[in-house]
Amino acid sequence: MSIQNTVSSWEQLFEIAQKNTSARRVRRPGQSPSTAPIPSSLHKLPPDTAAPVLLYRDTNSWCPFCERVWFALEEKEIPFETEFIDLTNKPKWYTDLVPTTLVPAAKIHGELVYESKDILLALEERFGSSLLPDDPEENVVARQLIEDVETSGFLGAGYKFLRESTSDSNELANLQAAFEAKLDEIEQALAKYPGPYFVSTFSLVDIMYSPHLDRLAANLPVYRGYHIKGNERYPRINAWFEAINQRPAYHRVKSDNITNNLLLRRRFGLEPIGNPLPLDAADSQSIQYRAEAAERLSDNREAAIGDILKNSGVQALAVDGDISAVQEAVDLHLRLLADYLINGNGAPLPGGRTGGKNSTDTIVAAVGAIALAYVRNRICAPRDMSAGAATAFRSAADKVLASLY
Ligand SMILES: N[C@@H](CCC(=O)N[C@@H](CS)C(=O)NCC(=O)O)C(=O)O
Repeated sequence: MSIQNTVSSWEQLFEIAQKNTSARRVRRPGQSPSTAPIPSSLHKLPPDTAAPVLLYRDTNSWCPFCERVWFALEEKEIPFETEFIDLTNKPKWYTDLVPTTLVPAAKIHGELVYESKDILLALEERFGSSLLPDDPEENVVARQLIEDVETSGFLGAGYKFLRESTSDSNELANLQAAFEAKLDEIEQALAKYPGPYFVSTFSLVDIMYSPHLDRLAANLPVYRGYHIKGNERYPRINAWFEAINQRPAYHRVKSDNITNNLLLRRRFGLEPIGNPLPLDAADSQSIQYRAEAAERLSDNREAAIGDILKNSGVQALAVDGDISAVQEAVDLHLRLLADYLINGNGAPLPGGRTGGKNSTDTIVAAVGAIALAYVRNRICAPRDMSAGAATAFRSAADKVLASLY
């Protein structure tokens, strides 16, 4: 039987996927990004009431400073609206509005605040202080630690080690040693209070660090062969990663490793020296994340297919200039992927699905392979879906890819 007849329709796939995930996004037709996450507390806002916070953030959701503010808004359950700013072409109204012209900025009850640290502190002041310790002494310590994140040289040492364009081994060893000294300081700071966080409860200090430690932990293994996670020198930092990972708000706002890796290559032109980190198996096998990924793909299929036809190179396989067969093959393979996300159990698919091959089968499989490889690396978390769903998506694409020939 032809594979065409065994894969469900988009409508069937979408319906099943939606039943298995509570993740929902708003559509933004004709805009970039084409969808946006819905803040988890938006339902708390009475109808016809403006959200108390308007967050200005980057279109691609790559900015670690914006992530800090989003993380705090989710932790504090403050309903907010988002205005996306294209950093490659900032609108004049934005550069007129914000003196630094950088993102993030926010309007809190209509008042402009910019600089991520200042926005975080303003949110504490205006919406009740839930992310700073009540104890006055500890409160002072936390505020000092917040200042230290920006002034201690940790960020500079980390990003210099990661991005400095050199292959000189002495220079790299020095950059590594300087960064390790900063990580040692963090390790010591984490020892000061019981529990895994910088002070005795989860706080703004953790939020200030998390997007940066996350990006460095994802990128250093691939671009410098250096590991923070699993490194015995940093048991407290590793326990801190574990603790942050338990927080639902963090899962809404974080990027996945591959988004971070690809970003570094595309945005800063860095060359990887190592293999990508393995995909997180728990995320790849999670029924909810797989359903979220399938829901996103089914809901956004028209844009995805349009993007693949335009940008992946599949057009070259059109026979006599007729793109319709290529389009059909792309559509089929994306449905196959959505189907596998919903109905597969994460196990490898049997290989060689085309069986006795003729040249049409081979072209269909080639188009499918190109399309899947393209979308696998095209999706970006949390811009298009949550980090967990993106991991499930990439893992499923790999399994389906491996089954094509
Ligand atoms: N110190 C600022 C840093 C913000 C920042 O560097 N934002 C970057 C994006 S990650 C930006 O707006 N870049 C655009 C530009 O440089 O024009 C903060 O904490 O908010």
